[in-house]
Amino acid sequence: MTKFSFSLHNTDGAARTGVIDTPRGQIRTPAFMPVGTAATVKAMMPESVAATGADILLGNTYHLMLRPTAERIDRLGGLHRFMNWSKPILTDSGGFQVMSLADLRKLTEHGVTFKSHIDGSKHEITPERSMEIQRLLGSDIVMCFDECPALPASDAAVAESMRLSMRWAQRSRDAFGDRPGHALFGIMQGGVTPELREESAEALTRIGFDGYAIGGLAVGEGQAAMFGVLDYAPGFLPVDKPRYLMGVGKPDDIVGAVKRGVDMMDCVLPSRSGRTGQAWTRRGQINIKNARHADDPRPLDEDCTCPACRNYSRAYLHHVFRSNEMISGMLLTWHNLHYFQQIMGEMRAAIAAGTFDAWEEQFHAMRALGDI
Ligand code: PRF
Ligand code: ZN
Repeated sequence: MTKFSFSLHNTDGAARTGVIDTPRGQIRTPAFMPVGTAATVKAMMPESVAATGADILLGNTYHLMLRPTAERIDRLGGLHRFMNWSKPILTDSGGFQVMSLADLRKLTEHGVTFKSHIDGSKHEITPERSMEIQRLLGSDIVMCFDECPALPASDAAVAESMRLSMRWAQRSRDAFGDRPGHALFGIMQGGVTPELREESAEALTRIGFDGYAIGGLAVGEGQAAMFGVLDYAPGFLPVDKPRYLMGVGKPDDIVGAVKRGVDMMDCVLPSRSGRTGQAWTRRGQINIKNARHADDPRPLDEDCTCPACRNYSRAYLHHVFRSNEMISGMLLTWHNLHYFQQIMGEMRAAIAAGTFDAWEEQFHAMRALGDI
């Protein structure tokens, strides 16, 4: 059986390209992971998600434990079979979603108790329970159970939270055990304070993980502060393991993160904004509900090879959005996911060719032109 492994192929400045090998297939890095929270990438068939170029999806412990429950998914053969996605799946561990979605949350050393945002029922997640849920789901890349403080927060509060997350990282590691072919990633915390980021990275590397996430960013600090952390934080992590920036981001955030040494990212943006009429293209954002598109026979992007751009006009996309037709979310999501994967593929090629800086300049120049 293929074990989980990462091989670094090329570097260009701090940017890296490589491949993660898993028993369910290869993940080309830098990788963008579409979000399939409730066992579906909303508005997309799994084969269509694969056709956009995605090698791996993200799933969520929090949502799936509440509905339909991890035990039910396990009885039905695991998450891959349940949702008809045979490539790798990474699952987030639940704490971050509890803090943003659940009611009546109570955090202790043991874990977090909360009430479901769906039916008010009471639940608890501990590091041990999070590892059990992610095992029942059949996740290929399991995330440690952590706590992510909202920023801005005092240094003392960020330090205390980070140290709790590091104790939970050790408990996650112990509970995960030895599972060949499955990976466990640690999650660095520490806000925007270099000393805390370094302390967190040291605690995680001492425990030892198959990959390392950078958590606690894109939580209100702004792009400049996030890039400030990414200027040094990846350097605290082992070079020979994948680095995953959680919950990021817009295309320019992704490009800036890759430039600074990030290998994996996930974000709801391409799928969520597709359902609200937002398209992302090389020339920036387009709001398809805008009246200027009503008579426009051109595609969203003349050079895009996705089905939405090859087969439909802006006028049609405008019409179906205004008419609340389901195909609107389907086509815009497909286009957005295709565009995000296109950027990732271009960055991988540029890093391999040693031309990342020139590629980045071109990326920003195209966006500066704006939509026409
Ligand atoms: N921790 C976990 N999931 C996350 C985050 C985190 O810090 C973030 C922060 N951007 C997004 N998702 N477990
Ligand atoms: Zn397109």
